[in-house]
Amino acid sequence: MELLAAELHRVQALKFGRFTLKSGILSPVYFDLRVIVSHPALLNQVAGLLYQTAQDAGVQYDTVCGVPYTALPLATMICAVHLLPMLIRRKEAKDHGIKRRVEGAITPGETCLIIEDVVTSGSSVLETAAVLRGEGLRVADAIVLVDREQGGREKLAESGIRLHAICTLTQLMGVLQRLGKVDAETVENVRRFIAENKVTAPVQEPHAALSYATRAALPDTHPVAKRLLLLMEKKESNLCVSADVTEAAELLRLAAELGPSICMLKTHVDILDDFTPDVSSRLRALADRHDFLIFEDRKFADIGNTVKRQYEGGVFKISSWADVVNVHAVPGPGVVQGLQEAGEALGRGCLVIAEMSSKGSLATGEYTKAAVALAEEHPTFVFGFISGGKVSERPQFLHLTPGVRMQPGGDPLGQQYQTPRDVIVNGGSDIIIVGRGILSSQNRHEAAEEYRRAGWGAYVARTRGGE
Ligand code: S5P
Repeated sequence: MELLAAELHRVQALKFGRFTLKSGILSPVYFDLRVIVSHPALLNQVAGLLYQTAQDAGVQYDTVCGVPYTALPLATMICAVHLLPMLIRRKEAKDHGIKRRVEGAITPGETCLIIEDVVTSGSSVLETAAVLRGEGLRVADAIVLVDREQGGREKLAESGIRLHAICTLTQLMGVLQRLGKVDAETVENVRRFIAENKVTAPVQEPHAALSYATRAALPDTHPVAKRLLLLMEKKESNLCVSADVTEAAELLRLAAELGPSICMLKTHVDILDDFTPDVSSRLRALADRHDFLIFEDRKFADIGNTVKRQYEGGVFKISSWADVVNVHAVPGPGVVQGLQEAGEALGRGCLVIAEMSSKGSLATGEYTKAAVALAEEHPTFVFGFISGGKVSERPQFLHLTPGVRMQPGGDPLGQQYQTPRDVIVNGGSDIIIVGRGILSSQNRHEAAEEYRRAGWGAYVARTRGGE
């Protein structure tokens, strides 16, 4: 431990002074473990200690994944020395070819051990865990060199991940002081910093800066939201296409053509001239093949008993094929409860309409607040909102915004448009819903890709600077 601390200090992998962390907090100590790749003996020593820490804790695992990028060489060395299969999580967007988030052979059900250099709030480990879990892997343990003792351990535990650290920041400071590498004042500064920034509750980060993957991994995220957030990360798409067409063949063609570009397809099944049950089963098959969710924009707005029957029965049997439906808040809780009785057991989810994009909408102010409260009271079925922007600070909730077009403006019947950037960056929404912006284009596939890139780019811009 003494040798390690002295070496880390010598190569300036930790520095003392005044540093602004990504979270905006001013810290008297800063770790930059990237430098250790230039010091192979130290790299080897850290990798050896990480492996030994896992052994000592009796951790069982099949594969190893380092949190990109600093922990990648560490994971590589562990795997090379101990002949363990490794996985690499891609962090950057990959423009060409298959969009793989994880490289290496994945066997769903196997357990992957996460390696990281420094844990602060735990967000980076959680993001990697969410991606691995999204691929069907189990993640139960993370091994780190330094635990900065700022709530990461507790935050990871909430997501079922045990943190094993070679040392804590406090231990490291103690050793450095004994070795005469730091003075008492620095030690005291760091001690005070840890005490003042110790977070035992989940770390409060601005909702907008949290990644989709991090939100997927939060303990109370609804299963439908979780699935959606993970497939959004995987496909790099926060685009929902509003497939407002009148012929079934055209609807199915759209689903097949645009499927790879979208996270969700929104339908108005009651505007189809030729609906048959076969259409919904073929749509379902396309959704499963291209990994998107189906959102039937039925806007239920009646008493519980009626909406339940409208949802399950009639010609459309919506509950049998749509992952997501939405409700107006106007009838009160019964509208959600009626749908929930039919939908929850089927693993379905629901959105509450908190705001509308149309001119003169009455869904504003107190109504919007009541709609948010309705959602919060039904977290096992409701996972978000239809709204013009963020209406709830709860990061488990998703915000979907219609009325989106590259050119702001409107239509003659009161629709009002915002741009993808307005909606995602300024409005803090999560998903753009685009209908005519894509449908009226000559090349719908190209147009969908253009909206996908704009929506995703806006999301990346919004989260940049978050952990
Ligand atoms: O407030 C709303 C809510 C919804 S769900 N405003 C909307 O426009 N919508 C729906 O989004 C609307 O029913 C339509 O299907 C889609 C917008 O289509 P676009 O062609 O104007 O993009």
